[in-house]
Amino acid sequence: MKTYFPLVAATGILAAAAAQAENWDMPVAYPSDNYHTENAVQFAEEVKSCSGDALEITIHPSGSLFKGDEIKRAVQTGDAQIGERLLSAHANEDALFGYDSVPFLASSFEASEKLRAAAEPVLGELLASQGLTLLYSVPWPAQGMYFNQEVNSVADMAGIKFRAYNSSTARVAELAGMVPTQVEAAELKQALATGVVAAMISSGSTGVDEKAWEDMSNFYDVKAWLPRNTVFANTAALEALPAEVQDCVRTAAEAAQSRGADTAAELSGGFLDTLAENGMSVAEPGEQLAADLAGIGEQMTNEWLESTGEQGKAIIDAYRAE
Ligand code: PCA
Repeated sequence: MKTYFPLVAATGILAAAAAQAENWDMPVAYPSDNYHTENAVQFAEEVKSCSGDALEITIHPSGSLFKGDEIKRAVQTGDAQIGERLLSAHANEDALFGYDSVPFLASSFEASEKLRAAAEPVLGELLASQGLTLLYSVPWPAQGMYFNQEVNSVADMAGIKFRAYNSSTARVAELAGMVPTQVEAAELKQALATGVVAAMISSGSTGVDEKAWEDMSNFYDVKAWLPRNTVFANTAALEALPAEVQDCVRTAAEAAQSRGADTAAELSGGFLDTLAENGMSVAEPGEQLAADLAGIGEQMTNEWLESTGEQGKAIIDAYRAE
């Protein structure tokens, strides 16, 4: 058949072109319909387009490729080329990673952006020392407290099993006389359903993702902090790309950072409405609870400054000077 050879030849050319395109895996810990993940998908689309199809990034949601607590290491070792992680969960490695989870330091989207900018040089350097390149970060809405009962003071929390996602959440629990257990978002629903944990600090976003109303009754909008998901690449993998592709990644990252922050701010009120529509009590903390938490916050701020020394102080000074 005359057409046989041309077809084989054409297939061969396509295969060669595909072999030249670089494929990166991007593990993320949160579900595909969460705005962080949707933002990452759009970032990947922009990279594909500005690189002229030279770099294709595949997003793996919900800890499906690497679990949340494995993502950073996977990118460091090159098992994944890029990843998204709640870096504050690595504050046990270096307390500076917890810069975004210092209680009541920055509790609005505007303040969170200032703090991000103030921390960027130190954070970028810290990641670089680990073979990682900081690309962008996006805030979660302000963190509130979820309980399956009314809570009017820290005394009311005694003994409650509390889900932690980083060392700040664990420390709040300890100082409030609760019992913290570290649980990744992908395992959170099951941990709540089986009673492994009964309360948590998180945003309305995660509350909606997890249908928090099925397990808990009360949300207190304490606005403790706005933690960030940070996207970083394996530096060697990034630097192996042609210069124009690296530029395209950085440009798309910058766009993802501001788009993600805008989306978070737009969605945050609606998340709390959804909690209330599904029967949760959504309230400001009462006077006693607010005062108790302010005390815990002050102690934790001092602890963070002690453990981060000059660098932590430099971040807070730069943030306050903005
Ligand atoms: N959601 C993430 C981190 C902060 C947030 O709002 C979580 O609960 O895992």
